[in-house]
Amino acid sequence: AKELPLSADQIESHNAARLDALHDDYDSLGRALARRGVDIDAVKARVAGFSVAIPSWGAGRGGTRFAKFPIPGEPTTIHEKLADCAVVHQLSTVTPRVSPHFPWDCVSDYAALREEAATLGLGFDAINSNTFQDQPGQQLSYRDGSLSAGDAGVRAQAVDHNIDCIEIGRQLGSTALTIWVGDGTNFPGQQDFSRSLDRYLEAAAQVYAALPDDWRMLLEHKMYEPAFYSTVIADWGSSILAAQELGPKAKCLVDLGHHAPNVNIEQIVARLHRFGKLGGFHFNDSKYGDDDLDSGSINPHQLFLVFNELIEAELNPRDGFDPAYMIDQSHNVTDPIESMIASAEAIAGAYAKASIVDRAALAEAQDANDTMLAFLTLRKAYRTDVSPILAMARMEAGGAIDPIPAYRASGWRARKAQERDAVGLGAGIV
Ligand code: PSV
Ligand code: MN
Ligand code: MN
Repeated sequence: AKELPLSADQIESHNAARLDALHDDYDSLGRALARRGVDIDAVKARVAGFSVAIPSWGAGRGGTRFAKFPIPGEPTTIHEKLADCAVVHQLSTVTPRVSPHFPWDCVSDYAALREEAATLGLGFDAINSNTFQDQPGQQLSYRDGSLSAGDAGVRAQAVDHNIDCIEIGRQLGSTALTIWVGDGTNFPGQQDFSRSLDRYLEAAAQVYAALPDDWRMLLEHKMYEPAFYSTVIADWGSSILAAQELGPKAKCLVDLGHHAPNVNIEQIVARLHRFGKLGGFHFNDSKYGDDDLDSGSINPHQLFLVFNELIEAELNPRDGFDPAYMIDQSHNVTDPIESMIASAEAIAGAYAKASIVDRAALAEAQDANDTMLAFLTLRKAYRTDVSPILAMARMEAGGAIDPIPAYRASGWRARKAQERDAVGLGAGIV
Protein backbone atom coordinates (compact mmCIF):
# COMPACT_ATOMS: atom_id res chain seq x y z
CA ALA A 1 0.00 0.00 0.00
CA LYS A 2 1.16 3.49 -0.76
CA GLU A 3 2.11 5.83 2.03
CA LEU A 4 2.39 9.24 0.46
CA PRO A 5 4.26 11.92 2.40
CA LEU A 6 1.57 14.63 2.50
CA SER A 7 -2.02 14.38 3.66
CA ALA A 8 -4.47 13.96 0.78
CA ASP A 9 -7.07 15.90 2.76
CA GLN A 10 -4.79 18.88 2.93
CA ILE A 11 -4.26 18.84 -0.83
CA GLU A 12 -7.97 18.46 -1.36
CA SER A 13 -8.86 21.48 0.74
CA HIS A 14 -6.11 23.48 -1.00
CA ASN A 15 -7.73 22.54 -4.32
CA ALA A 16 -11.29 23.16 -3.15
CA ALA A 17 -10.44 26.80 -2.46
CA ARG A 18 -9.09 27.23 -6.00
CA LEU A 19 -11.40 25.05 -8.05
CA ASP A 20 -13.88 27.67 -9.27
CA ALA A 21 -11.13 29.98 -10.47
CA LEU A 22 -9.39 27.09 -12.22
CA HIS A 23 -12.55 26.06 -14.07
CA ASP A 24 -13.04 29.64 -15.11
CA ASP A 25 -9.51 29.88 -16.53
CA TYR A 26 -9.62 26.42 -18.09
CA ASP A 27 -12.95 27.07 -19.83
CA SER A 28 -11.82 30.41 -21.16
CA LEU A 29 -8.56 28.94 -22.50
CA GLY A 30 -10.58 26.02 -23.90
CA ARG A 31 -12.73 28.44 -25.91
CA ALA A 32 -9.69 30.31 -27.22
CA LEU A 33 -7.99 27.06 -28.24
CA ALA A 34 -11.17 25.73 -29.85
CA ARG A 35 -11.18 28.78 -32.15
CA ARG A 36 -7.72 27.60 -33.25
CA GLY A 37 -8.96 24.06 -33.82
CA VAL A 38 -7.26 22.73 -30.68
CA ASP A 39 -9.17 20.51 -28.26
CA ILE A 40 -8.08 21.50 -24.75
CA ASP A 41 -9.04 18.15 -23.24
CA ALA A 42 -6.81 16.36 -25.75
CA VAL A 43 -3.89 18.60 -24.75
CA LYS A 44 -4.66 17.93 -21.09
CA ALA A 45 -4.63 14.18 -21.78
CA ARG A 46 -1.20 14.51 -23.41
CA VAL A 47 0.09 16.49 -20.44
CA ALA A 48 -1.32 13.86 -18.08
CA GLY A 49 0.74 11.25 -19.94
CA PHE A 50 3.95 13.28 -19.73
CA SER A 51 6.60 12.73 -17.08
CA VAL A 52 10.16 13.73 -16.25
CA ALA A 53 12.50 12.01 -13.80
CA ILE A 54 14.08 13.95 -10.96
CA PRO A 55 17.67 13.47 -9.81
CA SER A 56 18.33 12.03 -6.38
CA TRP A 57 21.21 14.50 -6.09
CA GLY A 58 18.88 17.41 -6.82
CA ALA A 59 16.98 16.80 -3.57
CA GLY A 60 19.85 18.12 -1.48
CA ARG A 61 21.14 21.68 -1.65
CA GLY A 62 23.91 21.73 -4.20
CA GLY A 63 26.83 23.99 -3.85
CA THR A 64 29.69 25.35 -5.82
CA ARG A 65 33.33 24.56 -5.48
CA PHE A 66 33.47 27.56 -3.17
CA ALA A 67 30.80 26.68 -0.66
CA LYS A 68 27.60 24.93 0.14
CA PHE A 69 24.91 26.52 2.26
CA PRO A 70 22.69 23.78 3.69
CA ILE A 71 19.14 24.36 4.90
CA PRO A 72 17.56 22.87 8.01
CA GLY A 73 15.68 19.70 7.14
CA GLU A 74 17.71 19.00 4.01
CA PRO A 75 17.89 15.28 3.15
CA THR A 76 21.24 13.56 3.55
CA THR A 77 20.48 9.87 2.88
CA ILE A 78 18.90 8.31 -0.21
CA HIS A 79 15.91 7.45 1.98
CA GLU A 80 15.35 11.08 2.91
CA LYS A 81 15.94 12.12 -0.69
CA LEU A 82 13.29 9.67 -1.88
CA ALA A 83 10.82 11.11 0.63
CA ASP A 84 11.45 14.63 -0.72
CA CYS A 85 11.14 13.40 -4.32
CA ALA A 86 7.82 11.84 -3.31
CA VAL A 87 6.62 15.25 -2.10
CA VAL A 88 7.55 16.74 -5.47
CA HIS A 89 5.63 14.02 -7.28
CA GLN A 90 2.61 14.07 -4.99
CA LEU A 91 2.11 17.79 -5.55
CA SER A 92 3.24 18.08 -9.18
CA THR A 93 2.18 14.59 -10.45
CA VAL A 94 4.76 14.79 -13.30
CA THR A 95 7.81 13.27 -11.61
CA PRO A 96 7.06 9.59 -10.90
CA ARG A 97 10.66 8.40 -11.22
CA VAL A 98 13.99 9.17 -9.59
CA SER A 99 17.30 9.01 -11.43
CA PRO A 100 19.92 7.75 -8.95
CA HIS A 101 23.68 8.27 -8.96
CA PHE A 102 26.21 5.68 -7.79
CA PRO A 103 28.08 5.37 -5.55
CA TRP A 104 26.37 8.45 -4.06
CA ASP A 105 23.14 6.50 -3.46
CA CYS A 106 24.66 3.16 -2.41
CA VAL A 107 22.69 1.01 0.05
CA SER A 108 23.04 -2.61 1.12
CA ASP A 109 19.63 -3.81 -0.11
CA TYR A 110 18.36 -2.55 -3.47
CA ALA A 111 15.24 -4.71 -3.50
CA ALA A 112 14.24 -3.00 -0.26
CA LEU A 113 15.05 0.42 -1.74
CA ARG A 114 12.82 -0.32 -4.72
CA GLU A 115 10.02 -1.32 -2.33
CA GLU A 116 10.53 1.81 -0.29
CA ALA A 117 10.30 3.97 -3.42
CA ALA A 118 7.18 2.12 -4.63
CA THR A 119 5.50 2.73 -1.27
CA LEU A 120 6.19 6.44 -1.81
CA GLY A 121 4.67 6.23 -5.29
CA LEU A 122 8.03 6.34 -7.08
CA GLY A 123 10.04 4.20 -9.49
CA PHE A 124 13.63 4.50 -10.73
CA ASP A 125 14.83 5.97 -14.00
CA ALA A 126 18.26 5.84 -15.67
CA ILE A 127 21.19 4.97 -13.41
CA ASN A 128 24.06 7.47 -13.47
CA SER A 129 27.51 6.03 -12.97
CA ASN A 130 30.32 8.04 -11.45
CA THR A 131 33.92 7.67 -12.52
CA PHE A 132 34.63 11.39 -12.30
CA GLN A 133 35.54 11.34 -8.61
CA ASP A 134 37.61 9.14 -6.36
CA GLN A 135 35.74 7.49 -3.52
CA PRO A 136 37.14 6.63 -0.10
CA GLY A 137 38.89 3.27 -0.25
CA GLN A 138 38.98 3.18 -4.05
CA GLN A 139 41.97 1.25 -5.36
CA LEU A 140 43.04 3.35 -8.34
CA SER A 141 42.55 7.06 -8.98
CA TYR A 142 40.56 8.63 -11.84
CA ARG A 143 42.88 11.63 -11.75
CA ASP A 144 44.17 10.84 -15.26
CA GLY A 145 40.90 9.58 -16.72
CA SER A 146 38.49 6.70 -16.30
CA LEU A 147 37.09 4.85 -19.34
CA SER A 148 39.75 6.55 -21.48
CA ALA A 149 42.62 6.37 -18.96
CA GLY A 150 46.03 5.37 -20.25
CA ASP A 151 46.32 2.84 -17.44
CA ALA A 152 44.53 -0.44 -18.26
CA GLY A 153 43.85 -1.11 -14.58
CA VAL A 154 42.02 2.22 -14.19
CA ARG A 155 39.95 1.50 -17.30
CA ALA A 156 39.05 -1.94 -15.94
CA GLN A 157 37.99 -0.40 -12.64
CA ALA A 158 35.77 2.12 -14.47
CA VAL A 159 34.25 -0.66 -16.60
CA ASP A 160 33.57 -2.73 -13.48
CA HIS A 161 31.87 0.22 -11.78
CA ASN A 162 29.56 0.70 -14.77
CA ILE A 163 28.74 -3.01 -14.79
CA ASP A 164 27.99 -2.83 -11.05
CA CYS A 165 25.64 0.06 -11.85
CA ILE A 166 23.80 -2.11 -14.37
CA GLU A 167 23.40 -4.79 -11.71
CA ILE A 168 22.06 -2.26 -9.20
CA GLY A 169 19.77 -0.88 -11.89
CA ARG A 170 18.33 -4.32 -12.59
CA GLN A 171 17.40 -4.64 -8.96
CA LEU A 172 15.84 -1.17 -8.98
CA GLY A 173 13.81 -1.82 -12.12
CA SER A 174 15.76 0.61 -14.27
CA THR A 175 16.46 0.03 -17.99
CA ALA A 176 19.10 2.64 -18.79
CA LEU A 177 22.64 3.52 -17.80
CA THR A 178 23.80 7.11 -18.28
CA ILE A 179 27.53 7.49 -18.68
CA TRP A 180 29.19 10.83 -18.34
CA VAL A 181 32.95 10.86 -17.91
CA GLY A 182 34.97 13.90 -16.99
CA ASP A 183 37.95 12.49 -18.93
CA GLY A 184 39.98 15.03 -20.83
CA THR A 185 43.01 17.28 -20.66
CA ASN A 186 44.07 20.71 -19.46
CA PHE A 187 47.10 21.13 -21.72
CA PRO A 188 47.76 20.85 -25.42
CA GLY A 189 49.82 17.73 -25.95
CA GLN A 190 48.75 16.17 -22.64
CA GLN A 191 47.07 13.27 -24.43
CA ASP A 192 46.67 12.08 -27.97
CA PHE A 193 43.08 12.90 -29.10
CA SER A 194 42.68 9.74 -31.17
CA ARG A 195 44.26 7.26 -28.82
CA SER A 196 42.26 8.49 -25.83
CA LEU A 197 39.03 8.11 -27.83
CA ASP A 198 40.11 4.59 -28.88
CA ARG A 199 40.61 3.66 -25.25
CA TYR A 200 37.20 5.12 -24.34
CA LEU A 201 35.48 3.20 -27.13
CA GLU A 202 37.11 -0.06 -26.19
CA ALA A 203 36.18 0.31 -22.51
CA ALA A 204 32.65 1.52 -23.31
CA ALA A 205 32.21 -1.54 -25.54
CA GLN A 206 32.90 -3.75 -22.53
CA VAL A 207 30.15 -1.98 -20.61
CA TYR A 208 27.89 -2.23 -23.65
CA ALA A 209 28.48 -5.99 -23.80
CA ALA A 210 27.11 -6.28 -20.24
CA LEU A 211 23.86 -4.42 -21.04
CA PRO A 212 20.69 -6.50 -20.80
CA ASP A 213 18.74 -6.70 -24.08
CA ASP A 214 16.07 -4.24 -23.06
CA TRP A 215 18.52 -1.66 -21.70
CA ARG A 216 19.92 1.47 -23.25
CA MET A 217 23.27 3.08 -22.67
CA LEU A 218 23.01 6.87 -22.74
CA LEU A 219 26.22 8.72 -23.59
CA GLU A 220 26.25 12.21 -22.12
CA HIS A 221 28.65 14.63 -23.74
CA LYS A 222 30.01 17.81 -22.18
CA MET A 223 32.29 20.36 -23.76
CA TYR A 224 34.45 21.22 -20.77
CA GLU A 225 34.73 21.01 -16.99
CA PRO A 226 36.48 19.41 -15.21
CA ALA A 227 38.84 19.26 -18.22
CA PHE A 228 39.47 22.73 -19.63
CA TYR A 229 41.42 22.10 -22.82
CA SER A 230 39.82 18.98 -24.30
CA THR A 231 37.22 16.47 -23.23
CA VAL A 232 37.00 12.97 -24.67
CA ILE A 233 33.24 13.09 -25.37
CA ALA A 234 33.02 16.85 -25.78
CA ASP A 235 30.18 17.35 -28.22
CA TRP A 236 27.24 15.70 -29.94
CA GLY A 237 29.51 14.74 -32.83
CA SER A 238 31.79 12.64 -30.65
CA SER A 239 28.74 11.34 -28.84
CA ILE A 240 26.84 10.13 -31.90
CA LEU A 241 29.96 8.62 -33.45
CA ALA A 242 30.64 6.70 -30.24
CA ALA A 243 26.99 5.61 -30.01
CA GLN A 244 27.04 4.47 -33.64
CA GLU A 245 30.19 2.49 -33.10
CA LEU A 246 28.92 0.86 -29.91
CA GLY A 247 25.62 -0.37 -31.35
CA PRO A 248 21.84 0.12 -31.37
CA LYS A 249 21.42 0.14 -27.60
CA ALA A 250 23.77 3.12 -27.30
CA LYS A 251 22.12 6.54 -27.66
CA CYS A 252 23.03 10.13 -26.95
CA LEU A 253 21.89 12.13 -23.95
CA VAL A 254 21.67 15.89 -24.27
CA ASP A 255 22.27 17.95 -21.14
CA LEU A 256 21.15 21.50 -21.90
CA GLY A 257 24.15 23.00 -20.12
CA HIS A 258 26.86 21.00 -21.89
CA HIS A 259 27.30 22.91 -25.13
CA ALA A 260 29.37 25.74 -26.50
CA PRO A 261 27.70 29.13 -25.89
CA ASN A 262 24.94 29.98 -28.38
CA VAL A 263 24.89 26.50 -29.91
CA ASN A 264 21.58 25.65 -31.57
CA ILE A 265 20.54 22.85 -29.22
CA GLU A 266 17.16 22.31 -30.86
CA GLN A 267 18.92 21.56 -34.12
CA ILE A 268 21.16 19.05 -32.34
CA VAL A 269 17.97 17.38 -31.10
CA ALA A 270 16.68 17.12 -34.66
CA ARG A 271 19.99 15.76 -35.94
CA LEU A 272 20.30 13.11 -33.24
CA HIS A 273 16.73 12.03 -33.87
CA ARG A 274 17.28 11.91 -37.64
CA PHE A 275 19.84 9.19 -37.03
CA GLY A 276 17.83 7.34 -34.36
CA LYS A 277 20.26 8.29 -31.63
CA LEU A 278 18.34 10.64 -29.36
CA GLY A 279 18.18 8.72 -26.09
CA GLY A 280 17.62 11.20 -23.31
CA PHE A 281 17.78 14.62 -21.77
CA HIS A 282 19.13 16.33 -18.72
CA PHE A 283 17.01 19.43 -18.32
CA ASN A 284 18.34 22.53 -16.62
CA ASP A 285 19.09 26.08 -17.69
CA SER A 286 22.27 27.95 -18.26
CA LYS A 287 23.54 31.49 -18.58
CA TYR A 288 27.27 30.91 -18.95
CA GLY A 289 28.16 27.22 -18.93
CA ASP A 290 27.06 24.11 -17.08
CA ASP A 291 25.29 26.29 -14.54
CA ASP A 292 22.64 23.70 -13.62
CA LEU A 293 20.08 26.46 -13.03
CA ASP A 294 16.36 25.74 -12.85
CA SER A 295 14.75 24.67 -16.13
CA GLY A 296 13.16 27.53 -17.99
CA SER A 297 14.49 30.17 -15.58
CA ILE A 298 16.90 31.77 -18.06
CA ASN A 299 15.83 30.80 -21.55
CA PRO A 300 12.29 29.43 -21.61
CA HIS A 301 12.08 30.02 -25.34
CA GLN A 302 14.94 27.60 -25.97
CA LEU A 303 13.15 25.02 -23.83
CA PHE A 304 10.05 25.47 -25.99
CA LEU A 305 12.06 25.14 -29.22
CA VAL A 306 13.70 21.96 -27.89
CA PHE A 307 10.25 20.54 -27.15
CA ASN A 308 9.07 21.63 -30.56
CA GLU A 309 11.70 19.30 -32.02
CA LEU A 310 10.84 16.58 -29.53
CA ILE A 311 7.19 16.70 -30.62
CA GLU A 312 8.30 16.54 -34.25
CA ALA A 313 10.32 13.48 -33.28
CA GLU A 314 7.34 11.99 -31.46
CA LEU A 315 5.20 12.45 -34.57
CA ASN A 316 7.87 11.01 -36.86
CA PRO A 317 9.38 8.27 -34.72
CA ARG A 318 12.54 6.53 -35.79
CA ASP A 319 14.03 3.57 -34.09
CA GLY A 320 11.48 3.48 -31.25
CA PHE A 321 11.78 7.11 -30.12
CA ASP A 322 11.43 6.94 -26.34
CA PRO A 323 13.74 9.47 -24.74
CA ALA A 324 14.50 9.40 -21.03
CA TYR A 325 13.64 12.86 -19.72
CA MET A 326 15.43 13.85 -16.54
CA ILE A 327 16.13 17.00 -14.59
CA ASP A 328 19.80 17.63 -13.73
CA GLN A 329 20.04 20.75 -11.60
CA SER A 330 21.93 22.10 -8.64
CA HIS A 331 19.76 23.97 -6.19
CA ASN A 332 22.06 26.32 -4.37
CA VAL A 333 19.80 29.13 -3.20
CA THR A 334 16.29 27.64 -3.10
CA ASP A 335 14.52 24.84 -1.31
CA PRO A 336 15.24 21.95 -3.72
CA ILE A 337 11.65 20.69 -3.48
CA GLU A 338 10.37 24.07 -4.68
CA SER A 339 12.92 24.19 -7.50
CA MET A 340 12.03 20.71 -8.69
CA ILE A 341 8.31 21.49 -8.61
CA ALA A 342 8.82 24.73 -10.55
CA SER A 343 11.18 23.05 -13.05
CA ALA A 344 8.88 20.10 -13.65
CA GLU A 345 6.10 22.60 -14.36
CA ALA A 346 8.31 24.58 -16.75
CA ILE A 347 9.23 21.39 -18.61
CA ALA A 348 5.66 20.08 -18.79
CA GLY A 349 4.56 23.56 -19.88
CA ALA A 350 7.08 23.62 -22.74
CA TYR A 351 5.79 20.20 -23.76
CA ALA A 352 2.19 21.45 -23.69
CA LYS A 353 3.03 24.57 -25.71
CA ALA A 354 4.92 22.53 -28.29
CA SER A 355 1.92 20.18 -28.47
CA ILE A 356 -0.39 22.97 -29.60
CA VAL A 357 1.78 24.17 -32.49
CA ASP A 358 -0.36 24.06 -35.63
CA ARG A 359 1.92 21.62 -37.48
CA ALA A 360 -0.10 21.61 -40.70
CA ALA A 361 0.10 25.41 -40.87
CA LEU A 362 3.80 25.29 -40.04
CA ALA A 363 4.56 22.79 -42.80
CA GLU A 364 2.48 24.78 -45.27
CA ALA A 365 4.28 28.00 -44.43
CA GLN A 366 7.64 26.24 -44.72
CA ASP A 367 6.73 24.79 -48.10
CA ALA A 368 5.57 28.21 -49.32
CA ASN A 369 8.76 29.87 -47.99
CA ASP A 370 6.55 32.12 -45.90
CA THR A 371 9.11 32.86 -43.24
CA MET A 372 7.02 35.21 -41.11
CA LEU A 373 4.00 32.94 -41.09
CA ALA A 374 6.15 29.94 -40.11
CA PHE A 375 7.72 31.91 -37.28
CA LEU A 376 4.36 33.28 -36.12
CA THR A 377 2.94 29.76 -36.05
CA LEU A 378 5.54 28.85 -33.45
CA ARG A 379 5.16 32.18 -31.70
CA LYS A 380 1.42 31.72 -31.30
CA ALA A 381 1.91 28.44 -29.42
CA TYR A 382 4.77 29.85 -27.34
CA ARG A 383 2.67 32.84 -26.28
CA THR A 384 -0.21 30.69 -25.03
CA ASP A 385 -0.50 30.51 -21.26
CA VAL A 386 -1.00 26.78 -20.74
CA SER A 387 -0.95 26.91 -16.94
CA PRO A 388 -4.69 26.11 -16.55
CA ILE A 389 -4.11 22.90 -18.53
CA LEU A 390 -1.21 21.90 -16.28
CA ALA A 391 -3.16 22.76 -13.13
CA MET A 392 -6.23 20.83 -14.25
CA ALA A 393 -4.17 17.76 -15.18
CA ARG A 394 -2.42 17.95 -11.80
CA MET A 395 -5.61 18.34 -9.84
CA GLU A 396 -7.24 15.41 -11.64
CA ALA A 397 -4.22 13.24 -10.83
CA GLY A 398 -4.47 14.09 -7.12
CA GLY A 399 -1.87 16.86 -7.11
CA ALA A 400 -2.15 20.48 -6.07
CA ILE A 401 -3.58 23.25 -8.23
CA ASP A 402 -0.89 25.60 -6.92
CA PRO A 403 1.87 23.25 -5.75
CA ILE A 404 4.42 25.59 -4.17
CA PRO A 405 1.94 27.36 -1.85
CA ALA A 406 0.53 23.91 -1.03
CA TYR A 407 4.03 22.69 -0.18
CA ARG A 408 4.71 25.71 2.01
CA ALA A 409 1.39 25.24 3.81
CA SER A 410 2.23 21.59 4.49
CA GLY A 411 5.09 22.55 6.82
CA TRP A 412 7.14 19.65 5.41
CA ARG A 413 10.57 21.26 5.65
CA ALA A 414 10.08 22.57 9.17
CA ARG A 415 8.95 19.11 10.27
CA LYS A 416 12.00 17.50 8.64
CA ALA A 417 14.25 20.05 10.32
CA GLN A 418 13.10 18.55 13.63
CA GLU A 419 13.55 14.95 12.51
CA ARG A 420 16.63 14.90 10.28
CA ASP A 421 20.32 15.16 11.05
CA ALA A 422 21.83 18.49 10.08
CA VAL A 423 24.08 18.59 7.02
CA GLY A 424 27.76 19.25 7.58
CA LEU A 425 29.14 22.28 5.81
CA GLY A 426 30.55 20.02 3.09
CA ALA A 427 32.65 21.72 0.45
CA GLY A 428 35.15 23.98 2.13
CA ILE A 429 35.66 27.64 1.40
CA VAL A 430 38.75 27.95 -0.76
C1 PSV B 1 28.04 16.54 -15.38
O1 PSV B 1 28.19 17.93 -15.41
C2 PSV B 1 26.60 16.15 -15.13
O2 PSV B 1 25.75 16.88 -15.97
C3 PSV B 1 26.39 14.67 -15.26
O3 PSV B 1 25.09 14.39 -15.70
C4 PSV B 1 26.59 14.19 -13.87
O4 PSV B 1 26.06 12.94 -13.63
C5 PSV B 1 25.92 15.28 -13.09
O5 PSV B 1 26.25 16.47 -13.81
C6 PSV B 1 26.38 15.35 -11.69
O6 PSV B 1 25.82 16.47 -11.03
MN1 MN C 1 23.93 16.02 -16.74
MN1 MN D 1 26.36 18.92 -16.09
